[in-house]
Amino acid sequence: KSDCVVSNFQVKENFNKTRYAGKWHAFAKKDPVGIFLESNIHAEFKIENETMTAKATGLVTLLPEWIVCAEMMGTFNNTEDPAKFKLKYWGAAEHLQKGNDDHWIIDTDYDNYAITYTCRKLNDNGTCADSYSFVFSRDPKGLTSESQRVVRKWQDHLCLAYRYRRVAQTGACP
Ligand code: AZE
Repeated sequence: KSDCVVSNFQVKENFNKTRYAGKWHAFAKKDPVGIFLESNIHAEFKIENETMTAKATGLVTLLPEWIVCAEMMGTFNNTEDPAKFKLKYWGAAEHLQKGNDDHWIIDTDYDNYAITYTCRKLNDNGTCADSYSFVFSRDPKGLTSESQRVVRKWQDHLCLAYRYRRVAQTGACP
Protein backbone atom coordinates (compact mmCIF):
# COMPACT_ATOMS: atom_id res chain seq x y z
CA LYS A 1 0.00 0.00 0.00
CA SER A 2 1.10 3.57 -0.47
CA ASP A 3 0.49 7.05 0.88
CA CYS A 4 0.56 8.61 -2.63
CA VAL A 5 3.70 10.61 -1.75
CA VAL A 6 5.73 10.46 -4.95
CA SER A 7 9.09 10.16 -3.19
CA ASN A 8 7.81 6.99 -1.47
CA PHE A 9 6.85 5.20 -4.70
CA GLN A 10 8.78 1.99 -5.22
CA VAL A 11 10.65 1.48 -8.48
CA LYS A 12 12.16 -1.60 -10.09
CA GLU A 13 15.11 -2.84 -8.05
CA ASN A 14 18.40 -3.31 -9.95
CA PHE A 15 16.79 -2.12 -13.18
CA ASN A 16 18.69 -3.58 -16.15
CA LYS A 17 18.38 -1.32 -19.17
CA THR A 18 20.05 -3.84 -21.48
CA ARG A 19 17.24 -6.33 -20.80
CA TYR A 20 14.70 -3.49 -21.24
CA ALA A 21 15.99 -2.57 -24.71
CA GLY A 22 13.98 -3.33 -27.81
CA LYS A 23 10.41 -2.71 -28.81
CA TRP A 24 7.46 -1.99 -26.49
CA HIS A 25 3.83 -1.31 -27.39
CA ALA A 26 1.64 0.90 -25.20
CA PHE A 27 -1.20 -1.21 -23.78
CA ALA A 28 -2.72 1.40 -21.48
CA LYS A 29 -1.90 4.90 -20.27
CA LYS A 30 -2.89 7.56 -17.80
CA ASP A 31 -2.63 10.99 -19.42
CA PRO A 32 -1.04 14.17 -18.09
CA VAL A 33 -2.63 17.61 -18.38
CA GLY A 34 -2.59 18.93 -21.95
CA ILE A 35 -1.66 17.52 -25.35
CA PHE A 36 -0.25 13.99 -25.37
CA LEU A 37 0.31 10.89 -27.47
CA GLU A 38 -3.15 9.39 -28.04
CA SER A 39 -3.05 5.99 -29.72
CA ASN A 40 -0.92 3.57 -31.70
CA ILE A 41 2.00 4.30 -29.37
CA HIS A 42 5.10 2.17 -29.59
CA ALA A 43 8.72 2.76 -28.69
CA GLU A 44 12.08 1.23 -29.50
CA PHE A 45 14.72 1.47 -26.78
CA LYS A 46 18.47 1.24 -27.37
CA ILE A 47 21.57 1.50 -25.23
CA GLU A 48 24.27 3.75 -26.61
CA ASN A 49 27.40 3.70 -24.40
CA GLU A 50 25.59 3.25 -21.05
CA THR A 51 22.81 5.68 -21.99
CA MET A 52 19.30 4.53 -22.87
CA THR A 53 17.69 6.24 -25.84
CA ALA A 54 14.32 5.70 -27.46
CA LYS A 55 12.33 6.53 -30.52
CA ALA A 56 8.59 6.65 -29.90
CA THR A 57 5.71 7.02 -32.33
CA GLY A 58 2.08 7.79 -31.66
CA LEU A 59 -0.96 9.54 -33.03
CA VAL A 60 -1.46 13.13 -31.79
CA THR A 61 -4.19 15.65 -32.57
CA LEU A 62 -2.37 18.96 -32.96
CA LEU A 63 -5.50 20.74 -34.21
CA PRO A 64 -8.96 19.29 -34.93
CA GLU A 65 -8.05 19.12 -38.62
CA TRP A 66 -4.37 18.26 -38.08
CA ILE A 67 -3.76 14.73 -36.79
CA VAL A 68 -0.25 13.34 -37.17
CA CYS A 69 1.90 10.38 -36.31
CA ALA A 70 4.41 12.09 -34.03
CA GLU A 71 7.92 10.69 -34.16
CA MET A 72 9.59 11.49 -30.84
CA MET A 73 13.20 11.01 -29.72
CA GLY A 74 14.29 10.63 -26.13
CA THR A 75 17.49 10.40 -24.11
CA PHE A 76 17.24 8.86 -20.65
CA ASN A 77 19.91 10.41 -18.46
CA ASN A 78 20.96 8.20 -15.56
CA THR A 79 20.52 9.18 -11.91
CA GLU A 80 21.76 7.56 -8.69
CA ASP A 81 18.79 5.15 -8.85
CA PRO A 82 19.10 2.79 -11.86
CA ALA A 83 15.30 2.80 -12.37
CA LYS A 84 14.93 6.60 -12.28
CA PHE A 85 15.82 8.66 -15.35
CA LYS A 86 15.67 12.22 -16.56
CA LEU A 87 14.01 11.95 -19.96
CA LYS A 88 14.92 14.65 -22.43
CA TYR A 89 12.60 14.41 -25.43
CA TRP A 90 11.94 16.21 -28.66
CA GLY A 91 9.99 15.72 -31.86
CA ALA A 92 11.49 14.71 -35.19
CA ALA A 93 9.46 17.63 -36.56
CA GLU A 94 9.81 21.15 -35.19
CA HIS A 95 6.08 21.68 -34.41
CA LEU A 96 6.02 18.77 -31.92
CA GLN A 97 6.54 19.05 -28.18
CA LYS A 98 9.92 19.03 -26.42
CA GLY A 99 10.64 18.75 -22.74
CA ASN A 100 12.29 17.20 -19.73
CA ASP A 101 10.38 14.69 -17.61
CA ASP A 102 11.29 12.36 -14.79
CA HIS A 103 10.85 8.81 -16.07
CA TRP A 104 10.64 5.98 -13.55
CA ILE A 105 10.47 2.28 -14.33
CA ILE A 106 8.08 1.11 -11.62
CA ASP A 107 8.12 -2.56 -12.57
CA THR A 108 8.94 -4.80 -15.49
CA ASP A 109 9.66 -8.47 -16.12
CA TYR A 110 11.55 -7.37 -19.30
CA ASP A 111 9.85 -10.06 -21.45
CA ASN A 112 6.14 -9.19 -21.16
CA TYR A 113 5.16 -5.99 -19.35
CA ALA A 114 6.48 -2.70 -18.01
CA ILE A 115 4.85 0.12 -16.08
CA THR A 116 6.41 3.60 -16.09
CA TYR A 117 5.60 6.72 -14.12
CA THR A 118 6.21 10.43 -14.55
CA CYS A 119 5.19 13.21 -12.17
CA ARG A 120 5.44 16.63 -13.77
CA LYS A 121 4.16 18.71 -10.84
CA LEU A 122 4.16 18.01 -7.11
CA ASN A 123 1.58 19.23 -4.61
CA ASP A 124 2.83 20.83 -1.39
CA ASN A 125 2.08 17.56 0.47
CA GLY A 126 4.33 15.56 -1.87
CA THR A 127 1.53 13.90 -3.85
CA CYS A 128 1.40 14.39 -7.61
CA ALA A 129 -0.63 17.14 -9.29
CA ASP A 130 0.17 16.15 -12.89
CA SER A 131 1.32 12.66 -13.82
CA TYR A 132 1.40 10.29 -16.73
CA SER A 133 2.02 6.57 -16.79
CA PHE A 134 2.40 3.91 -19.46
CA VAL A 135 1.72 0.20 -19.33
CA PHE A 136 3.87 -1.33 -22.07
CA SER A 137 3.63 -4.78 -23.61
CA ARG A 138 6.19 -6.69 -25.65
CA ASP A 139 3.34 -8.39 -27.49
CA PRO A 140 1.44 -5.96 -29.76
CA LYS A 141 -1.68 -8.08 -29.19
CA GLY A 142 -1.69 -7.22 -25.49
CA LEU A 143 -0.92 -8.54 -22.02
CA THR A 144 -1.73 -11.86 -20.44
CA SER A 145 -4.18 -11.77 -17.55
CA GLU A 146 -1.27 -12.71 -15.28
CA SER A 147 0.69 -9.58 -16.37
CA GLN A 148 -2.47 -7.47 -16.07
CA ARG A 149 -2.87 -8.63 -12.48
CA VAL A 150 0.67 -7.54 -11.62
CA VAL A 151 0.22 -4.19 -13.39
CA ARG A 152 -3.06 -3.50 -11.59
CA LYS A 153 -1.28 -3.82 -8.24
CA TRP A 154 1.26 -1.18 -9.29
CA GLN A 155 -1.44 1.17 -10.63
CA ASP A 156 -2.92 1.04 -7.16
CA HIS A 157 0.49 1.71 -5.57
CA LEU A 158 0.84 4.82 -7.79
CA CYS A 159 -2.60 6.00 -6.61
CA LEU A 160 -3.79 5.83 -10.20
CA ALA A 161 -6.19 2.89 -10.00
CA TYR A 162 -8.98 3.24 -12.57
CA ARG A 163 -7.28 6.26 -14.17
CA TYR A 164 -5.87 4.30 -17.13
CA ARG A 165 -7.37 3.85 -20.57
CA ARG A 166 -6.48 1.22 -23.11
CA VAL A 167 -4.31 2.48 -25.98
CA ALA A 168 -5.84 1.63 -29.37
CA GLN A 169 -3.41 -0.19 -31.67
CA THR A 170 -5.01 -0.11 -35.11
CA GLY A 171 -1.89 -0.17 -37.24
CA ALA A 172 -1.86 3.59 -37.79
CA CYS A 173 1.66 5.00 -37.27
CA PRO A 174 3.68 1.87 -38.19
C1 AZE B 1 8.03 7.81 -23.93
C2 AZE B 1 9.09 6.71 -23.89
C3 AZE B 1 9.85 6.57 -25.15
C4 AZE B 1 10.51 7.86 -25.54
C5 AZE B 1 9.67 9.08 -25.36
C6 AZE B 1 8.52 9.08 -24.59
C7 AZE B 1 7.71 10.29 -24.38
C8 AZE B 1 7.12 10.99 -25.35
C9 AZE B 1 6.29 12.15 -25.16
C10 AZE B 1 5.77 12.69 -26.29
C11 AZE B 1 4.86 13.78 -26.40
C12 AZE B 1 4.54 14.21 -27.63
C13 AZE B 1 3.59 15.26 -27.96
C14 AZE B 1 3.58 15.74 -29.23
C15 AZE B 1 2.75 16.81 -29.78
C16 AZE B 1 7.67 8.10 -22.47
C17 AZE B 1 6.79 7.28 -24.67
C18 AZE B 1 10.19 10.28 -26.04
C19 AZE B 1 6.05 12.69 -23.81
C20 AZE B 1 2.66 15.80 -26.94
